[in-house]
Amino acid sequence: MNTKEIIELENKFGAKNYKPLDVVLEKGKGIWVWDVEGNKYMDCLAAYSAVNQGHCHPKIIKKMKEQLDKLCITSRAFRNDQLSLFYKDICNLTHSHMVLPMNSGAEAVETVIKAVRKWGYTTKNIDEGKAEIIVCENNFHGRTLTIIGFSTEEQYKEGFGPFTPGFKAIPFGDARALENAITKNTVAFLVEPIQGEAGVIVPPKGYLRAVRDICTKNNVALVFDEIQTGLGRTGKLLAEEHEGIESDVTLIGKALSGGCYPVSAVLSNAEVLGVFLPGEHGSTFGGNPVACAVAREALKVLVDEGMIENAAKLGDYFQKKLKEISSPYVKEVRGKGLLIGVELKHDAGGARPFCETLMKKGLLCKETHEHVIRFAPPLVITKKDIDWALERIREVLIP
Ligand code: IF1
Repeated sequence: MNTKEIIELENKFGAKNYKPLDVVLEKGKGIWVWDVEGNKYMDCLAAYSAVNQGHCHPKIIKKMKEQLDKLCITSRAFRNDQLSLFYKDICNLTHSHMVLPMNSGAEAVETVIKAVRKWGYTTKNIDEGKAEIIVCENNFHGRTLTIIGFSTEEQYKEGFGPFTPGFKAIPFGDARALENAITKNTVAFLVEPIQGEAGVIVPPKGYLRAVRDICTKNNVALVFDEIQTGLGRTGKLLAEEHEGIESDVTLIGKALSGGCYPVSAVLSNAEVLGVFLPGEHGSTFGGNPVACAVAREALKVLVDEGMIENAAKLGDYFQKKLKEISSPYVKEVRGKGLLIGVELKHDAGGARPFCETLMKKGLLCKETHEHVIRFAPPLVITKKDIDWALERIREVLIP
C-alpha cells in the first residue's frame, strides 16, 4: 500500500485522537527513519524521547529476541529470573532503594499518586481522604482520568469529567509558590524538571534545589516526573543531577526500553514505595521478563556507548547554532541537552507549517503548543548530522 491508501484506511477505522504529519514510516535505524515510499528522514522527535538510544539499536533488539525465545511473561503471581537483575541494575545506576515496574508512563504516575497518598496517611497522620498533592500549572503527566483531572489544559479535560480530587496547581518555576501552597495535608509535590509538553520550559537556575529544600523542611515527598527528561535526554542520566540533588521518588519510562517495549518504573527511597502491601497494586505486564531484559540492555547501551555525554555536548552545540540563526520568526531558543524548543513569534503562523516544510526537506519534528518546534533527536546523533539538520532548519527559518 502507498502513503495515501494507508492514511485512508487509518482514517476509516481509527479514532481521531491524533493529527499526525502525513508520513508513513516503515523502517528505522539510529536517527534515521524511512517511509513506505522509500524516502529517508532524520527523526528529530525520537518518539517523544522513547527512542533515545536510536531506532532498533542492535544490542537491545538482540537481547529482546533472545528473551522472546525463552520466556515472555509469567505475571507477578510467579517470579521470573529477569526482574531481580533489572532491580539491581536500575537501583545501582540511579541510587534508588526500591523500584516498582509498570508499563506506560501514566501508570507510573498513577502508581506514585497511590504511594504518596498512603505514605502520607501512614506517616503524617493525615485524616482519611484529605491528602493533597501539589502539581504545576501546564504540567503534562499522561492521559488517564486522574492525571488529566489535575492538568490545567482545557483541551485535555473538556468533556471527560468528573475528576479525582486532591490536587492543587501552582506556577512552575516559582519555589515561593510551593512554600505557600503546602498545608498539613500535603503529601507530595509532583513536577517535571523541565516541562516538555508545555513547550520545553526550563525553570530558573536553583529551582530544583529550592523545591528539594522546601519539601525536606516540610516532610513532603518530592516526586520528579523524568519520563521525558530522564535517561540522558538533558545531558545527565536524570535531569535532577543538573542541580546536584535527589528526589524522593523519580518516574521513568519511554527510553527505559530504548523504545522497543512499554516499560516504566517508579524509583524511590524505601519509605515511600515501602507502603505497598501484597495485593494493593500491580499490573499484568509490569516487570515481565521481556520488559526487564530489554530495560537492562537499554540502560547498558545508554551508559556504555556514551550517549549521555553525547547529549550534553551535542545538545550545547545544537542549541548554540540554533541561537545563531538570525530569523524574523524566532522568539526564543531554549532547552537542555538534546531537549530543545524553538519558540516562534506568535504572528509567525504557528509551528505546524514549519514542521511540515521541514518534513518535505527530510527532517521530522513536531510542534508543541502551537508556537514551539521541539527538536529532540535520538542521543546517538553526531555533529555532522546536526550540521545537516541545521542547514534545513536555516532554510525554513530564514525567509
Ligand atoms: C501522547 C506530549 C511529550 C510525559 C511526561 C508522563 C507521560 C508523558 C513528562 C505519560 C508522555 C507523551 C505522551 C504522548 C506525547 C508525549 C508528549 F506532547 F504529549 F506531552 F512527550 F511531550 N510524563 N508524553 O511527557 O507517559 O503514558 O504516554 O507513556 O501522544 O500523549 P505515557
